[in-house]
Amino acid sequence: MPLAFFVAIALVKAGASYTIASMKIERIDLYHISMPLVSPFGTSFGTQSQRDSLVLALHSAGLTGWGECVATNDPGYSYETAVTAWHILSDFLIPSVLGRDLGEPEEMIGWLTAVRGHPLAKAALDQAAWDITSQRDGLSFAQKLAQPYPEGPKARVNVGVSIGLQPTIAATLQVIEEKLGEGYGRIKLKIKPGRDIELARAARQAFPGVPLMLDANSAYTLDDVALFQAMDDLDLLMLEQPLGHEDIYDHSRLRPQIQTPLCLDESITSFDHARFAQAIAACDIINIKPARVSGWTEARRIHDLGRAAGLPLWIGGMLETGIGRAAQLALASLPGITLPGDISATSRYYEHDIATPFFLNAADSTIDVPNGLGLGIEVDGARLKEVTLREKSFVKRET
Ligand code: OSB
Ligand code: MG
Repeated sequence: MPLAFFVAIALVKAGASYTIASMKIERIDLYHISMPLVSPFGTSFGTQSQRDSLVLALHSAGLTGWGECVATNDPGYSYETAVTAWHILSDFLIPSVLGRDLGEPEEMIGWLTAVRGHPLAKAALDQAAWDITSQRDGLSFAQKLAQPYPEGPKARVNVGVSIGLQPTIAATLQVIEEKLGEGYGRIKLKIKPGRDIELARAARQAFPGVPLMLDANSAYTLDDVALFQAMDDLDLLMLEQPLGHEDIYDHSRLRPQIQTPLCLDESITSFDHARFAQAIAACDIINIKPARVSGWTEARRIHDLGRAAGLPLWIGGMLETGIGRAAQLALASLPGITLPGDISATSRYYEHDIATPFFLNAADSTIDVPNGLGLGIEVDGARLKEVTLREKSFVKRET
């Protein structure tokens, strides 16, 4: 056999990019899905037990890139819902990208600027662009995302678990015990007015050495400073988003009055908001949720900013399916992500997911970052069909 033959086979096996010269976006399939959560998830803005979301499949050059839109049934965390995201994706975002030639994934978000806001809808297309170009280049999503960093992606990342509001303090302590037993090394508790300081005190008292943090999801104002000061001696890892979801300034006023490190979630909807927060010292830590900032391209810019500024960073979650979770793990593998993420095992969310399940490494509270091509997961087509409420395929209309 000629040597060239073996070289060609080796290149094909490595998924070398020379085989695909152009990636015209040929078709996008959009699915509105609905899956029961294994247990209801209660926050200061409401309780969820059936989780709606959207997933999409972007087809080009014989490859498929997957993206998840984490907008859900109600506009509690974000103004977007699965229904508004369906509208924005089908009527504006998807038509604006069909037929385009995708070179690098960073181009995608640039194509979507004619639509203001709607970061969760945009993030689904951004994710699919990263997935499909990683596959094309013979890389995992994490490898492609980590290309600018000489150290490359981490192979496994530290994770914790986010525990929703429970009916009683006793029930909360029981869930904490259960999650610690499963191997989670960091506990986050949701709080809301009237369900805060006693809960936090009881948790700290029952579990003295456990890394513990609180997430208020914007339920308080500066009138509550004394309440947050009363938490100073609880040795909390951080207090997440106590004040308004659009606020940055009031957080900068709260921060010097409390000992607990202050983390922003809802307020950081873009690189610019991260820059503003850093400029006025509004937080000690940033929770980067790729969907909240319109995707992985923007999330990585925030990663770079936080890293340069010495701000500890971690990756937040939105009760993703395996499709979104795989991409969260890739983001968490970047070198500036230093704190455990809200990225739990599949079994914490869904009994029967639409993609390959993720498991917790109980010995060190980590999850392995997928290392297959792209997202490195299999989507279970039969399960996807079962949980789909509606689906639509989009191809470019000839003019
Ligand atoms: O504020 O971090 C949040 C879930 C839905 C909406 C908002 C939040 C959350 C979580 C759960 O805390 C994170 C996860 O495990 O996916
Ligand atoms: Mg949060």
